[in-house]
Parts: sequence; structure tokens; C-alpha cells
Amino acid sequence: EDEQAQYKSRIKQLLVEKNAALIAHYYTDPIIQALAEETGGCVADSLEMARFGNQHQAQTLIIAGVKFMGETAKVLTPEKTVVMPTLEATCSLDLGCPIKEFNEFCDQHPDRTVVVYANTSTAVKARADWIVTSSCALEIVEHLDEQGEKILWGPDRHLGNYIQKQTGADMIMWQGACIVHDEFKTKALEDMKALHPDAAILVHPESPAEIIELADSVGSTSQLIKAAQELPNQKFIVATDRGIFYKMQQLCPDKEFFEAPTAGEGATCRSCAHCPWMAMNGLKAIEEALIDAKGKEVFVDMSLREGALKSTNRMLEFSA
Ligand code: CIZ
Ligand code: SF4
Repeated sequence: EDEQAQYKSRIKQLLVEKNAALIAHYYTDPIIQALAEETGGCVADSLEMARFGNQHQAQTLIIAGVKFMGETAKVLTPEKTVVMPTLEATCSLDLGCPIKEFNEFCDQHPDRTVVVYANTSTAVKARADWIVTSSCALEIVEHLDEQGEKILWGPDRHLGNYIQKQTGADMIMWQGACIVHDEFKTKALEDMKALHPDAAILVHPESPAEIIELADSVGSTSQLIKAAQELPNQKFIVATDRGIFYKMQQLCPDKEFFEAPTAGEGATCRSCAHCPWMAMNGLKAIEEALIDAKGKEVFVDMSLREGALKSTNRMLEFSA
């Protein structure tokens, strides 16, 4: 407790001294999210994080999240110093979509519009025509489908399948998955729902189709937070990273939130409703990054920046 308070006060001072803003994702530790709010930074999904950093006057952005979020910030504002508590924080979707193989896949389908999820490297973004996040993917694919475009989607297959079903668009998919959402289990979720029949089930569409089918509401992190506020239920079973409970509980202090079950009883899961890379963002790492950014600063290949900026800006302008 005491140690935490000391970290917090030192970080607050450093943020002022360095003219830096702390931008945190909904999946980070609640302590980090609270600190971002208290210091005039932001807590958001990846789309809002990108927009916030782009518009903020701070010279340095501290991105508490995973690597692609830092890269997006650098692509949008190369004149700023973009720092992460650790550059080791990556994402299974990014790791599972190497540029060489993705380029080959795209080359095999030159007639298709390439739409990629934000959880990818700058190189993959540079290859894409459009970037989307889960909060705007449905609308963007709908728009492209109306224009008669055929789509090559990557890298999350669950999100891609969900969007394909919703829009009826002609889509082929890269077969990536998020290790956190991929672990939610249908049978265990049904059992939990039987225990709490009045609970609403909230599901992020990176989850498998059988989990999405059980949902009362499907959406991005910011959409699920909204659903928790707007649905009349008092209880919620939530299938996404448990970091989201910070914001849900803050906005709905009288409601009850339960983690959707991951692996069955006695079994082990790799991630258990919490992203191991998001978890790397701690107070100590943030303080160190503010004192000395060496080895923690994000750089992107400037030859890729232009392409990535174009596809990212399309998303920002579409969803403005
Ligand atoms: O699962 C993720 O990494 C999400 C939800 C990212 C985002 O778009 O905020
Ligand atoms: Fe990637 Fe999944 Fe972690 Fe999000 S929760 S950063 S999609 S591994």
C-alpha cells in the first residue's frame, strides 16, 4: 500500500517534469488505470488511445498497453517521444501474423481489399488498405461490402467470423487468435449462467463463436462497458480481460461482475481472463521509463510509416 502510494506520487511528479501523458488500456492493472485518470491521461480502448495521443499536447506519451498501441502512437505522432513501460509487451495476434507470410497471403488474392485489426505490426498495417479495431470493424466492413469490395481479413479469425456473419460480406481470413479470449469455455459458461440466471452475458468478439452465441451483448471493450451501464441487469458475466472490471465497477458501483470461466475445473489455462502482456505494465516499469526511456522508446521504420499512417487515418476519419 505504502510502496504503491510512493510510486504513484513519484510518477505524478515525473509526468509533470517530463511533460508526459499516461495513456492506459482497459486491460491493464486497475492501479495503472486509476493513475492515468488521476493525472489527466486516459483509460480507453485502442481506438480511443490512438485518438487521445494524437490530440494531446504532451511531448512524451507513456503507452501502458501492448506494443502495437505504442507503434500506432508513433506512426500518428512521430515528432513525439513514445515510451512503453516495457517493449516486451506484445500480443498473440501480432506474433501470429508475421509480415512475410501475410504478404504472401495478400499476394495470392490481389483482388481483395486488405482489412487488418489494429493488433498488428507497423509492417502489416503498411500492407493493409484499412485498419479497424473491434469498436469500428463492423461499420467499416459493412461500408466496404456495400461498395461491392471483397475482403481479405486478418489476423483474428473469431472476430473475422463474427463480422462475416453479421454483415454477410465476402471475406477470407488469416487464422490468428487471441490467447486470452480463445480460452473461454462454453460448458462452464452455461453452468455459470445456470447459477446466475438473471445475469447478462457480455462477450468480446475475439472469443470463439460458441461463446458469442451465448451473449446478451457482443462488442468492443468500450461497447461492453456501455452495455453494463445500459442493460437493466444487476449481474453480469463478462468474457474479456478482467482488467475491464475497473471501469465497469466505477461506472456501475451497485452492479456485480463475474469473470466468464476459462478452462474447466482442474484444468489449466495459459492466460485465465488476463492478458500476460498487458500485465507487464507495472508502476515500477512506468517510473523507470519516465526516468530513463533508453530501451523503452518506440521507433517505427520510417519507410513503413507512410503506408501505416494511410490505413490508420482511413479508420480514424471513418469513425470520427
Ligand atoms: O484485445 C485487445 O487487445 C483489444 C480489445 C484491443 C482494443 O481494441 O482495445
Ligand atoms: Fe492481444 Fe489478446 Fe492480449 Fe489483446 S488480450 S493484447 S488481443 S493477446
